[in-house]
Amino acid sequence: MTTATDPMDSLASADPEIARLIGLEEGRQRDSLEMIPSENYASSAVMAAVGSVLTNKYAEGYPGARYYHGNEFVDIVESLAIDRATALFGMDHANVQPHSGAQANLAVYLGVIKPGDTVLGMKLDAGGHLTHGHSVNASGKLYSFVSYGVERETEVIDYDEMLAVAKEHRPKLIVVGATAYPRLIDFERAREIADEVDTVLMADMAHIAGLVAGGAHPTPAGNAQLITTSTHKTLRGPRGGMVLCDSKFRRRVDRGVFPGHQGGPMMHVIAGKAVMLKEAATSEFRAYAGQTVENARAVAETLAEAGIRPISGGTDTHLILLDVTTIGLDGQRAADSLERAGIVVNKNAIPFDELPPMTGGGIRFGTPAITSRGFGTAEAHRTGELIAEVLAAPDDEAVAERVKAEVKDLCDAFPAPGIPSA
Ligand code: DSN
Repeated sequence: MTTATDPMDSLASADPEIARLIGLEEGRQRDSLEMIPSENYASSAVMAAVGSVLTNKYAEGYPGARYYHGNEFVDIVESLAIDRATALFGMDHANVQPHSGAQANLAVYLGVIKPGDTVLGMKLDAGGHLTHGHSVNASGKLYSFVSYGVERETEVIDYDEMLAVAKEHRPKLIVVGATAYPRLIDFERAREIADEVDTVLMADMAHIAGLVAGGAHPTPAGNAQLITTSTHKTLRGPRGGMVLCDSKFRRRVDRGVFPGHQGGPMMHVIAGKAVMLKEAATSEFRAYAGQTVENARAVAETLAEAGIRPISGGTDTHLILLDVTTIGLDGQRAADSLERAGIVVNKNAIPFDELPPMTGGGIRFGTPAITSRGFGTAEAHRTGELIAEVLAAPDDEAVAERVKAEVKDLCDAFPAPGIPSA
């Protein structure tokens, strides 16, 4: 075993093949506009915590109540993460152990409702998530999901439909939150609906958690009794998940995570979450969250002016869903052409899509990562112009080359945080 002090030097000597691939990925992240709206650049501090010796520790259980010994330091780490999460989001309790947002959602289902219970969630093709009841996911297999969508005209959440379906099916839980929805979610309205049918409201804020933390999106706290999130999207932490809840649900949520379906917590990742939660409580992060939304608006407006339709007409968040069918493309072709030009987005279904999900009528992208680079409104506007140029000539190699060169210049001028320069 090597004793080299630089972790990347140790890796390069122990496993040059993996070290080389990590180096290549570093270069890809450094030199592309990462616009998948669920991706971001974790800080060096977050990555240092995740790459620490805490990966060696088994700590099944919770602080002060573990199944293994030797937890004197990791107990403090986890307690700090919990305290920071409850303070940041204004909730009574936090469970910081879920390995991802999907696990956070499953923990709530396992802890709070019973297999076979009815749950109301958002349709996947309207912007919902696999874990909100899709038939291929455990949520759809274990529970009886019914759904609401968006209005055909406005493409905003149809709260009247939410209420009507809730009244008809009397769900044990209502889930709000989305992965491909660009507008504000009205948590107050959702809580009124939940109260009207005497049920509980869960908000999956995975996409918008950083905006909520930074005051750029209304918080679900105070309306949702249960809140789930991933920690690596707009929150800019390590890959992982969390559940926040009212004290009434504390025990059920904790049991839904462990022993409900997870084993030992990843203490190194929990340390990274603690670091992220400290960063997210700063005034710098608040400014970041606000600028992320400003930048998304600038990109969406630029594309709309170029004649490419953002779903719902624009965005209030970090995310844009673009209907590319009106310019004769599908999502796959549009995303492929942008990737050739150094702009990374994902194909996505759009509401009432007529194309299959593997192609999709749209692309989904956003501004969390480019804003972490320091992009302001002017750079966001230029990014929108570059996207429009590529989509107007998706097979034109010369356009792709020219845009890629400008992307590289932008990336050099606004270095990605946490990534060493070339
Ligand atoms: N895969 C995530 C996203 O991209 O939105 C959701 O889990």
